[in-house]
Amino acid sequence: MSSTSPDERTLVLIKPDAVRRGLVGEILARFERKGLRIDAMVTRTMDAALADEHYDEHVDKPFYPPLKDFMTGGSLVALVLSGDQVIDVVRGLVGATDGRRAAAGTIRGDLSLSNRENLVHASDSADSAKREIALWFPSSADPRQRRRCAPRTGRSAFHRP
Ligand code: 3AN
Repeated sequence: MSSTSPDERTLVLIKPDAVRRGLVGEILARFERKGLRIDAMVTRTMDAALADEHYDEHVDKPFYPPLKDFMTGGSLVALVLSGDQVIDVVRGLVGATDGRRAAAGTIRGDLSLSNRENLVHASDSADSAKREIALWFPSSADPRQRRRCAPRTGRSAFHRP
């Protein structure tokens, strides 16, 4: 279970299938209507090295090669969301991994019929969020967390009010 800090942050990827299908606005609207804040956002592609780092725990799994092809095969939108218990709240809004089984009312349950092309990635714990935010938005992270994978395309701005 994640902490209850109102300043908790999470990393979300709006995946290439969502971008191709024109669902970025719909997905962002769900996060905004919930009351979450968008602290940073960038459109970019995921290269092979970033995919291997981001999916570190999955690289040896049989589903990883097609997942990597899919995730590196088009533009995606990376964002940092913040709010009270945002990690658990966003996982609830996103729904179960398999869109065919995800509950109606969730993003995947309403909009995905796939276990792979499931529209959204969201950090699953406080440790993952810290690691993933440092990977995707190195300028926003604690200097001790900074990694080598700075965005190579697009522009990003990290804003803390
Ligand atoms: P989640 O994104 O719901 O946290 P994870 O972390 O278990 O799911 O898996 C990471 C990603 O790997 C998923 N979003 C999905 O795209 C893909 N994936 C997971 N399990 C499978 C599977 N059995 N077959 C195909 N793709 C999978």
